[in-house]
Amino acid sequence: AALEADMRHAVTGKQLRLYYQIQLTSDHRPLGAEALIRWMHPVRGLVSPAQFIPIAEESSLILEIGHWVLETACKQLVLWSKHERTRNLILAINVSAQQFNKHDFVDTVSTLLHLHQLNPNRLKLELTESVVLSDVADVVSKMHALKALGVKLALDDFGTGYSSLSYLKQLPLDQIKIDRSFVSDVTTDPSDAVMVQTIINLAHNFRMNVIAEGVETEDQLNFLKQNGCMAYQGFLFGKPMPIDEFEALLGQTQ
Ligand code: G
Ligand code: G
Ligand code: MN
Ligand code: NA
Repeated sequence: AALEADMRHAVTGKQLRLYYQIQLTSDHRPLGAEALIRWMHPVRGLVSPAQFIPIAEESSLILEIGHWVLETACKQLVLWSKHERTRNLILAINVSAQQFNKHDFVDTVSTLLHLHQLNPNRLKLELTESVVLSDVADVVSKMHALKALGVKLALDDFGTGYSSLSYLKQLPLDQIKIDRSFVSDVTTDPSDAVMVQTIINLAHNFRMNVIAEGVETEDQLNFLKQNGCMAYQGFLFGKPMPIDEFEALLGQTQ
């Protein structure tokens, strides 16, 4: 409860930060980043989203936080658009179920893109199965409206939820993200290996691209590469980090 009270100051008191984790191709070409929120609490220090996002989701605070993330990401994309080296990067943000389900979510995204004169296909929205498991018709029509704007859509934590294949095939997704729980044991647990191979083939058959998250070792990377995965994210390439460190990392990667 103390944390919840403090959280009300987090947005207005400028205590939130976005950290950036690189996403890249197997030949180490940067594709962009996933933005991951951090809370710089004046007393507790750095608070992980795993601690405060679930609490924020119990109230409308998640909407304020979600809007701050979207707006901050747009401002970062404006800065990136000014430089040759960063202008083609794609920035992915996490969207919570409450935020996505708001009746004006598509309008909000559209308004921000226009306001900042952004190329919409630089913005990627990561949705979890909890987001897309609400009212099917509504979710599908919202996703189509976002696609029509030019925004990219990814399904996060794939394989951990309960959505069926018949449901998945209706969703206009650009990308699925293989959950890191499958990647972590891919070289030691044969059933995780099969799981990962199956997800990669599924993505290809549905004409979606696929990214592996939580890649920590060269062995995991090699397994993924050999099985046709084209994009990667994980501590092997970089942790989520502040923007200045991220841009320094980009300099070394290219
Ligand atoms: O960065 P980290 O691994 O600590 O993130 C922990 C969890 O918090 C992940 O499930 C991630 O998706 C979630 N998360 C991180 N940033 C955001 C955000 O901006 N919005 C939402 N809704 N969830 C986020
Ligand atoms: O749920 P979502 O996929 O949005 O969350 C991403 C989370 O995964 C973040 O908290 C991020 O810090 C974490 N993460 C990213 N790469 C790795 C990795 O290689 N290993 C581990 N253990 N966690 C990772
Ligand atoms: Mn994510
Ligand atoms: Na994930």
